[in-house]
Amino acid sequence: MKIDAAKVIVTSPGRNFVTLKILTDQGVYGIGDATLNGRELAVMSYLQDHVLPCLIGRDPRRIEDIWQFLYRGAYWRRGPVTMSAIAAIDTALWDIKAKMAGMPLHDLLGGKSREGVMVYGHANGRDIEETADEVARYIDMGYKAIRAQSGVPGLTDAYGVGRGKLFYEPADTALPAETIWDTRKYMNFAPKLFDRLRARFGFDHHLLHDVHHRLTPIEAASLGKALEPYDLFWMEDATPAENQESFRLIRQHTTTPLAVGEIFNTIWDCKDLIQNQLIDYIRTTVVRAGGITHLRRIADFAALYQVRTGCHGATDLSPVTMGAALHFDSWVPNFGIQEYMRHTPETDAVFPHAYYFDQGSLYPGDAAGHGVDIDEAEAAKYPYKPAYLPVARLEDGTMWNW
Ligand code: GCO
Ligand code: MG
Repeated sequence: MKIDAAKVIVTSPGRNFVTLKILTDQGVYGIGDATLNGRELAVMSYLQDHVLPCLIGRDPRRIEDIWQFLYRGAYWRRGPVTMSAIAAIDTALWDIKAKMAGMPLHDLLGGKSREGVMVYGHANGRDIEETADEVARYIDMGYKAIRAQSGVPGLTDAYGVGRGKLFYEPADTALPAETIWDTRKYMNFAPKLFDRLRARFGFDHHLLHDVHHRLTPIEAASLGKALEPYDLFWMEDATPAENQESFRLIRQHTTTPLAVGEIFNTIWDCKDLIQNQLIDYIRTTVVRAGGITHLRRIADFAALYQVRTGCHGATDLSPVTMGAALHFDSWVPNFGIQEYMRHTPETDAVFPHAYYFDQGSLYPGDAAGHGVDIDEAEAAKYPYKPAYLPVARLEDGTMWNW
């Protein structure tokens, strides 16, 4: 069996997606997601110009060897561009293998460990009451877990609040939008949001919150402590994690569970966090961390330390990543939760998929492979549109972490 051809499809049905299609001499093809929000064309070129020529003629069944070839063979290891490209190939190859086997991917991985995959939705509003009303909407739809983000009094923009209900779409400007951040205003406000949510909805639902890398370790420790009475499922990306050791300080001060890793690319980015038990949930997902092959390695390592998975699932992760992640989530023994932001109807039409939502859980479906395809004629209707994520500055102009 041989890889015959491979192509990269860029489409923008409401937002940009980069998709890889690998075709084989036996007529079976596989699909992978290569979207890197705000840097899409870099991955497209990495694939088209540097990687795909090396794939033609290879045996697509040798997934591990191809992974190692691409990772070690580049010499320049890791990084979001390289790892997203490897992820796209790996995902497409697992799709091909599962289709050849006539099995849904989760069967090939070892079979289902659970019936449904618990997901959390992203409730957001301009103020506490609007956010609370959104939380109510999710509860009505059957969600068991909801992440709440609200506008902060005195700040014009806050992370997680903006275009879209049932999702959040930050990358929508032709050049990076400049936003202003103020830690004091946020720190004074965040516990009030959860105080109100628990008062209104009680403690039956899981509540989550994303700090989006805005705090220093000691500030994160203080926020975690302040949020303890509200029994959060997790506090996400409380501080940037390049220095993994900084989570030790947060951990020493609070029992609020910690989640991190949506921007990590490899096991090396979370090795210390996991083996020192400095986090509770690892957020790496298929497209960002080298595909199913590498994500599985991270999850198995995490299981040794009772760290559970919580795959990133924002709108910039395409339905292909969502589908593949749901097969992974269905299998992985140390599953925690899956993020689920809805895609637009246009996106869903470009990517026909077998997965579906029911009563707070997603189900991967029974199609052979990962169950997500691309309709190339639909995709061709939506040309690439440059879009950047915002940046953040402090009130005095200092650059901060968005
Ligand atoms: C999340 C994320 C996203 C990211 C986005 C960047 O937890 O959903 O933090 O909102 O900001 O994926 O591309
Ligand atoms: Mg996040």
